[in-house]
Amino acid sequence: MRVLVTGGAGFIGSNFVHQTLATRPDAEVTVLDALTYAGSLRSLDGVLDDVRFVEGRVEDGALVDRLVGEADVVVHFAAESHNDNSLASPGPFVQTNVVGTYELLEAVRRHDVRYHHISTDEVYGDLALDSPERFSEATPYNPSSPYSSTKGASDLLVRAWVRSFGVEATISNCSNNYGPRQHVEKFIPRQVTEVLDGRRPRLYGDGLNVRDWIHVDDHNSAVWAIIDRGQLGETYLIGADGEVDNKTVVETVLDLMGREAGDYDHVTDRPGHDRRYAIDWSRLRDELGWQPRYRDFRSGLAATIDWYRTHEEWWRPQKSATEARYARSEKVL
Ligand code: NAD
Ligand code: TDX
Repeated sequence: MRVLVTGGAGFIGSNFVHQTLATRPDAEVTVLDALTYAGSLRSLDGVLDDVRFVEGRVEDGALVDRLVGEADVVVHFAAESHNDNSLASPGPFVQTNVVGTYELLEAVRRHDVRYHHISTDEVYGDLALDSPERFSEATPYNPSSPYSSTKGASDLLVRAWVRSFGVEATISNCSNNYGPRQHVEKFIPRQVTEVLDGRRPRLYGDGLNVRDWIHVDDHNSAVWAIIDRGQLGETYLIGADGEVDNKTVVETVLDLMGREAGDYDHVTDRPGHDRRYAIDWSRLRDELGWQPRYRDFRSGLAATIDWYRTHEEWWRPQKSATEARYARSEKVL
């Protein structure tokens, strides 16, 4: 099977490439990635000789048309992915997330190629802390940020291309991922590398916001279950019952790294900060028989901390520019 992976030098996409090469001997992988600030060939260390790497943008219609024409399935991870960046500068999110998805859909339509679209639970907006509700495939779209609205727009393009043109596509909306090779701008890697540098973690606002954590390998095994066995035209939510508030995540990181539980700062809250995400993934379980393998967040987090401890050469080049960006808007409360 010839697999075109967009965004395969980013966090989830690179882990997808590693997992695919390790578990699917029939896969021939091409990666299309623009190597933005968020992409790194180092994330493909150990597998670069086993994939075809193409540096380019998903909005480049001619390039996308050629690569899609040479594939049996397209898995579209490439995106501008960070909410804070989308608040500072939304333009690149519209370009990459909306226009890029449009170009891929037109190419899979022309070449009749199977397409899987990677999206986020953030398209559904947020839930109250005290509500028993979780997101399901039937939850109406209600995105809060430029990031989540451009992801929502891209999902709606996919749905329209399925209905109007018969494109063979599936969509997955996953909760917050953690694991190796995640950029240091994101919550967990930021706090872990701050502690490794002898500084204090930063909690936005009151720190009570809840995210539903899933290990990146579980996200990617679910993506393969959907490609293999999912119903065409359908959406599947991916989660692993991992609801934890941000304050607890920071306290667990501090504990696992041998620091005092209260050794962190509260800083300026994110504008429009979503309060809680929670995923009902029963469709994935009941229809496709998928189950997560990482059930214990604390031990998954400990393994992730170890990865950052032993891969400083991977994250160090991004660290000071990332913290300089945060320093422009962040104040200790
Ligand atoms: P990331 O920012 O780590 O990686 C994105 C990759 O896409 C990078 O390698 C970057 O170079 C590449 N890229 C960016 N713009 C591009 C363009 N115009 N053309 C080609 N390549 C481009 O992101 P991630 O966290 O790995 O997220 C991957 C996907 O998963 C995204 O679609 C995101 O919306 C989705 N998602 C992420 C999470 C999460 O917790 N990180 C959860 C649910 C869904
Ligand atoms: O320093 C921080 N302090 C803090 O309290 C940072 C960077 C974040 N936070 C909070 C904000 C969120 O409540 O932690 C939580 C997680 O933040 P992010 O890592 O920025 O993730 P989030 O905004 O939840 O979005 C992530 O999950 C869904 C990914 O970045 C998205 O790509 C994905 O779609």
